[in-house]
Amino acid sequence: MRNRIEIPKGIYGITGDNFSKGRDNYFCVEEMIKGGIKIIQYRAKTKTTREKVKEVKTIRELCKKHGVVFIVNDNIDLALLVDADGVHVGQDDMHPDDVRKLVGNDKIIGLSTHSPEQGMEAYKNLNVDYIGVGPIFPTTTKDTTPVGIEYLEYAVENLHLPFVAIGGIKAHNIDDIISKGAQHVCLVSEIVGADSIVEMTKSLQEKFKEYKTSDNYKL
Ligand code: TZP
Ligand code: MG
Repeated sequence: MRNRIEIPKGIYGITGDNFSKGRDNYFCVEEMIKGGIKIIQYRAKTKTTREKVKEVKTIRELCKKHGVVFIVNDNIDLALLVDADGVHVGQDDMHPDDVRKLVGNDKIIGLSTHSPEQGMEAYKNLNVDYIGVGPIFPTTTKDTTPVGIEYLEYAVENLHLPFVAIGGIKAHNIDDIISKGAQHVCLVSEIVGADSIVEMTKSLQEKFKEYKTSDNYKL
């Protein structure tokens, strides 16, 4: 059995074109890196493939230069093209078993999950490195019904693989998430929409130091 590849703990950054006050994805990633983020996902829902190729090449290089893990959302071809560290897929995208056939064992695969059943299936039966757990709270960034804090609590107790808490998480409620045991937390609009992306990222990363994290999963 293949060992899971570990992802860096702390804030998981995702690009969010429509929420970044007109600032481009490269700039936002640069700022997140200055703020101390160690993992970035390129997610662009409204761009053409040609536009994405151009952007992903430059952001990949930026992440490599700073030793930041780089994940591509949805597009396995783009991830392979730029030799990204991994890909992230959703429940309606290519099945993780098929993604694994394409990317091999050395790349990270992340899978979005929205229920205890999907999470347990990923933990027990799928060759994925981490899962997304959410949306925890209501969000306008993605059109999916919130699953509530209950699924997060379930994940902490029962899913012994890395999970990224996501959805409607803000500076004002992130303590509720980290104090429950989440070791990876993603905030999209709160970070890319902040007046200072660097300062917002820094202060969010600091939050993890306030809580004693327990290693609730085995890689
Ligand atoms: N997957 C589940 S919720 C979400 C994604 C990509 C969007 C989260 O964005 P925000 O702005 O942090 O609520
Ligand atoms: Mg997807």
